[in-house]
Order: sequence, then structure tokens, then C-alpha cells
Amino acid sequence: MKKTFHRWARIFWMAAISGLASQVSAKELVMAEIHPPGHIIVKAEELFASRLAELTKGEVSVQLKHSAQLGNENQSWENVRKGTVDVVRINLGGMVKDIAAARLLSLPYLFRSRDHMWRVLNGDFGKRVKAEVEKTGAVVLAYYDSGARSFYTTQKPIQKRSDFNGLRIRVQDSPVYKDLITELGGTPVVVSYEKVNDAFRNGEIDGAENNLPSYVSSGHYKHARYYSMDEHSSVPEILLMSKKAWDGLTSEQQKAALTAADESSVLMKKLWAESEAQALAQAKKEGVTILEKHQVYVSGIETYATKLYSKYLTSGEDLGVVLGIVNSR
Ligand code: BDP
Repeated sequence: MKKTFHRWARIFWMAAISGLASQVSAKELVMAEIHPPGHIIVKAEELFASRLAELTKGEVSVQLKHSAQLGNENQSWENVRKGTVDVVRINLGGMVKDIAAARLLSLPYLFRSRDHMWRVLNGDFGKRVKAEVEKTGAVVLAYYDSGARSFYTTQKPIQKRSDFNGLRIRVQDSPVYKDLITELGGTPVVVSYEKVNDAFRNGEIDGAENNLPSYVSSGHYKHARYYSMDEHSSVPEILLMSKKAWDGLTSEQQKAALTAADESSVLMKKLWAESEAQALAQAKKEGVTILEKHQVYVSGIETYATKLYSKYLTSGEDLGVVLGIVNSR
């Protein structure tokens, strides 16, 4: 009896110790995302989280806080640099004020296709973006697709440059986007992503611009019933980890984080076209008027939009980089 008691006591004690040990070594990373579940970006992040847990045998897990529970994208960008949130996914278009390379990436009609954008990101320019971001104190895990952004409006479709006259168009908080709308003849209105539906409802804006998956998943299509596929920009998303969280990982865990991020990016790349097609089908089903690219007088819009280049390409080096990108189309 006494012996059995001792045996059980030992087993209990060892279990308690190993439980404690795994608690001590297990790390939970908190991740901020503004998109809701179901968005392709969230699917990619879910894969990142599950692969990271798998690769580290449960030592590192990710708690994904979607739908802007931890604030808007500007706040995420600030928080990841401060280290108050561990992982964030943000659009490079919103980082223009701090990252000079993001300014170049945001220039309208820079890329002709997703393939073109990926070639540039996988080359020297992608390395420059990474280096600039890492100087601010965040670690780059991967780039994600973001397709092409197009304009959508409430009253009538955008077909040509003069259709912008007098329209108030919501933009991300970026000087490039503000200048773009001004150049096109409209008035830019900076509104954070989560507030765009309210801005439509309150009549503060007449239009906005985004890729199809975001246009549909955000519900913007309920207010802006005309989507004109002018595809004026393709600015990728970036997955970042705070330096503080990164330094708290072992080198094996860091490697696992990069692998998981890379795998999620590759999968997302494969699924992107599918997700765009689904969003397009849903928009059509909901009665949205879609103007295909050939129905929009894109070259007329592009002529005005690209006037921005002279403002933003002030150094010989940047001019050379952008010429290189344009010539690699
Ligand atoms: C979405 C991006 C998100 C941006 C948002 C926007 O995924 O990161 O913040 O557009 O327009 O497509 O603000």
C-alpha cells in the first residue's frame, strides 16, 4: 500500500515538473491582423501559425487577433516596432512615411502583373525593402500577395480620368495615394480601413480603392456598387515580427518562423487567383457593376497618375531603380 502510494506520488510529481517545464519553455506570440476570418490573408496567417507550432513541436504558438481587435494598421506598425505586439501583417502602402522603398513600390502603374511584382520582390529591390524595414527594428518574415487595386464608387463607374472630378476618394494614410487622387482630379480622404464602411454610410466619401478580396470581405461593395478594374497599383503585404519577440526565440525557432512564413506565402500565392475569382463571382452575384479592364480608359488615367513619378523620383538612384522595374515588365 505504502509502496503504491510512493509510486503514484512520484508519477504525480514528475508530471507536475514536466508540465511546469513545458509551460516555461512554451512561447505564445500575439499576432495582429485587421482582416476578418475567411479573408485569404487570414487563411495564410492560420497556416503560418499551425506550421510554426508543428515545426517547433508546440514550443511556439501564435494567438491570432483578427478583425482589428488590437487596433488599426498604423497602430500595428507602431506596436511591432515597440515590441508591444509580436507579429503583424501590414500593407507596405501604409508604411510609406517611414520606408522610402515603400514609396517607390506604391507608385501607380509600376507593375504590369503579379508575376512582375514577385520578380522584383525576389530580386535586389526586395532586399532593399527588407533592409529598410529591419532598420526600424522589426524583422521581416515574408511578403504576401495583395493583387492589384482598383477604384470603386457609389454613383457612377470610373471609366476615364475626368470621372474623378469632384469625387472624394478614400485612401490609406500615404502621401503617394493622396497625391494620386489629387492628380486625377479628385479629393483624397484618409480613412482607416475599419472605418471605410462608416465613411460611405455618412456620405464622407464617394469611392475608395482596393483589391477584389478586400473589397468584398470588407463589405465595401454594399455601398460602392461600381468596381472599375483599372488596376492602378500592386503593393505587397509584409509579415513582420518584433525584434523583442525575435530575440526571445532560439535560433532553431527563428528558422522555423521563417520556414512557416515562407510556406504560408507560397500557399497564398497559389490561392490568390482563386480568391480573386471567388470575390469577383460574389460581387457579381450581389449585383455589383464590374467594369473589366478593357472597359476602362486606363491609358488616359495612367497618363495623369504617372505624373507622380517626377515628384517621387528625386534621386538618381531611385530613378535608376524604377526605370529598372519598368523595363523588366
Ligand atoms: C487591404 C490590405 C490592408 C490595407 C487595406 C487598406 O490588405 O493591409 O490596410 O487594404 O486599404 O487590401 O487600408
